[in-house]
Amino acid sequence: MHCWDVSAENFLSGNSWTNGIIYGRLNWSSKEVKTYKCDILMPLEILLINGPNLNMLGVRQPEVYGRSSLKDLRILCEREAGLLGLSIDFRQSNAEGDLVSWIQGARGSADGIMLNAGALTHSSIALLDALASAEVPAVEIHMSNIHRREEFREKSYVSLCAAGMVCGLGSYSYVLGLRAIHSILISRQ
Ligand code: CA2
Repeated sequence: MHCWDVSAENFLSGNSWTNGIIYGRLNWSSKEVKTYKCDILMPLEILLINGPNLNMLGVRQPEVYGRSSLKDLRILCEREAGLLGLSIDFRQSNAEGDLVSWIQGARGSADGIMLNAGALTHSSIALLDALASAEVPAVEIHMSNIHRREEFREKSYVSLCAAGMVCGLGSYSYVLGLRAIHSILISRQ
């Protein structure tokens, strides 16, 4: 579908849009108000999932996971997503079933997934199966460097279905993860 050249400024300063149609002036010097058909301008949607115990961030083990709380992390991610033009749906659950259902729901509703599955990373074939059927790219995130810790953390089932993984950089792992998923999605368009 053809898209008229409606600038972001014009878009934000008074024109309305719905269902692929923009009503408004092509530019502000024009007196004429027309209806323009346009490809819908929607931000890329990222489902950002945090798994078990990540609600405890900033509360315990700051030497491993830093002092930021989950709320701090959310604010940081929302700020970075805004800069990248991404919309994020930031979630956390301690229940494996929630994570599986959210990943299943991403198909058709999200453009990409960012996943810190917590300890389920190292054990959950259910999460791996859900990711395998999601048909959207996923980036795996860890606050800690899972390769510098106990041997059982070396194995990641999530990695088998992830486009890539960022670990060991604390909150900054999430920032880099957002940049990575953005770059993956932009290069696909
Ligand atoms: O480094 C990561 O992000 C992990 O995914 C965190 C998981 C761990 O099991 C993975 O091996 C690596 C654990 C999340 C627990 O988070 C807590 C935070 C503060 C206090 C207690 C737990």
